[in-house]
This record gives sequence, structure tokens and C-alpha cells, in this order.
Amino acid sequence: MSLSRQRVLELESLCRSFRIDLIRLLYRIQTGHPGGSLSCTEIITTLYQEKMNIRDPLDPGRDRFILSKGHAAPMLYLNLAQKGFFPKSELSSLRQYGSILQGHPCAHKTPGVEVSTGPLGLGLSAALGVALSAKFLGQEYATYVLLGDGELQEGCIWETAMAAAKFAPRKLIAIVDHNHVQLDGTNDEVMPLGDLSRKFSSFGWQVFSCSGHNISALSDTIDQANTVIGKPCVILAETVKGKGISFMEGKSAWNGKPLALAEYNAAIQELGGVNYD
Ligand SMILES: Cc1ncc(C[n+]2csc(CCOP(=O)(O)OP(=O)(O)O)c2C)c(N)n1
Ligand SMILES: [Mg+2]
Repeated sequence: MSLSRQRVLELESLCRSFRIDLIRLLYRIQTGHPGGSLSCTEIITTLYQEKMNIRDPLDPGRDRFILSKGHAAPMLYLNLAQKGFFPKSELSSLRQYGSILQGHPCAHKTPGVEVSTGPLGLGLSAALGVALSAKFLGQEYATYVLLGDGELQEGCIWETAMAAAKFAPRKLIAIVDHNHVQLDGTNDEVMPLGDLSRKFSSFGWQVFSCSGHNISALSDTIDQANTVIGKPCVILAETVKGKGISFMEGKSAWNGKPLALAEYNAAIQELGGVNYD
């Protein structure tokens, strides 16, 4: 069922406060990846705060999420804290020595992180395994995996794409954060991806497309993907790297750059936050 207007407004407001929190956290530690965290804000938030069945993080029937583009970890942590997986006070320890919140997701340290990620390309094969486990154990959970578009240049993505079609997990839903930009340029400059829709469908996947910043469209598309049983699905979510902060939007330079004070102030102002640093 489509989300009510009221619920969409609530989730949009949550995304705005996640963006502000993200910028504060990254400014304070002077490291991290703003661009790729801002492009997937609505995707991760719609999944965690609306779509996924994760009331009990230890329930074997819970839906699974794997952040294959592990550099967007802070956006995952903000969502996990909002869901109550750990206290929000832990967020300020992001990327500190000994913290439960490492720079990339670590399943051994962070409650709610299903699979450790960071080296790009590996999350899809892990997700296929998790999804096949549901099939063999008779569980009905969905397995979601979020991929970067630059990440799709890794060869093992396509090996897994082939294997997923052959082994046919019950519910494997990959979402591509299709922001057209990677670490040091656009996808087209570095290694063109071609027609992703045709590529995935020729590998035997069911393909959906939507805006990755429109919560209502994301919600509807995730619902549609959930009706497909026994065929892997991919949602090509059209996004903007650095979304919400005009001087970062579409710029590979903001893949992993610390914010200077003036940039921090401008970003917080644009997001409508109060600057208390
Ligand atoms: C195997 C591997 N190579 C390089 C990196 C360094 N790295 C971190 S972010 C990034 C760019 C990723 O681009 P993309 O997949 O498009 O993600 P997004 O644009 O969503 O941030 C790279 C190359 C990595 N994490 N893993
Ligand atoms: Mg990208």
C-alpha cells in the first residue's frame, strides 16, 4: 500500500535531520564519505524506518540489509540508532579507536550490522548467500543489498548476478545507488556501465527503476520488488551524489573529503540546521 502523505512528510523530515547529523559527525572527525552517504539517505531510511521487518534484531525471520557500499556507514548507523539498536549517544564515537561504529560496517562490533563490508564488490555475493539461506531454511525474509554504481565495475558483481539467476533465492533485492559518480570522476569517465537495465535483465534479473530521493516512489518500488518470488530483483535508484548540499552535488571530489569550517557552516545552513559547533 502506498505511503500516506503524512508518513512521507515524516520520513522526509527524518532524512533532513539525518543529513544534518551526518555533516556534524563528519565535520567533527574530519574524515569519512559525505557524497555517497547523502545519495543513499532516502534509500536506507525508507528501508529501515518503513519497509523492513526488523522489530527484533535477533529474530531469525527478520529482513536483512547489507550495505555493500560500506563507505556510507554513517547513514546506516544513524538509521540503526533511530531504530534503537544502540543508544544515539554512541554516534559521536564514529570512527574513533575502540568505537562500536567503525568507518566501515563491522558485524562483530555494531548491533544490527549483518555483514562486514568496505572493500567494494563483495556485498552482493554475501547477500546471495544470506538469501539462499532463507530458501534452504524455509524462512520468508527479504534480503536487501545496497550497491554503488562505481562498485558495479567489480567483476565479482557479475559473477554473482549470474549465480543469483541460477540459484534463484526467494527474495533478493539489490538496490543500486545510481548517482553516476565514483571516487575520482563520473562512471562514464572511469569505466562506462552501459545500459544497466538491459545488462541486469540479460543476466536474468527483474529490473525496476525509480528516483532514489522520492520516498513515495521508493516505497512503491520496494513493494513491487517484494511481489517477485524466486527471481533476483534490482532497483536502479536514480540519485545525486552529495544530495542536499549544492556545492557537493554531482562532485566526485566529495566522495571522501573533510569539510573546512566555511563549508561546514554553509552545508548546515543549506540543510536548515542550527550550527552549534
Ligand atoms: C575494492 C575497493 N576499491 C576501492 C575502494 C575505495 N573507495 C571508497 S568509496 C569509492 C567510490 C565508490 O563509488 P560508488 O560505488 O559509485 O559509490 P557512491 O558513488 O555511491 O559513493 C572507492 C573507489 C574500496 N572501498 N574498495
Ligand atoms: Mg556512485
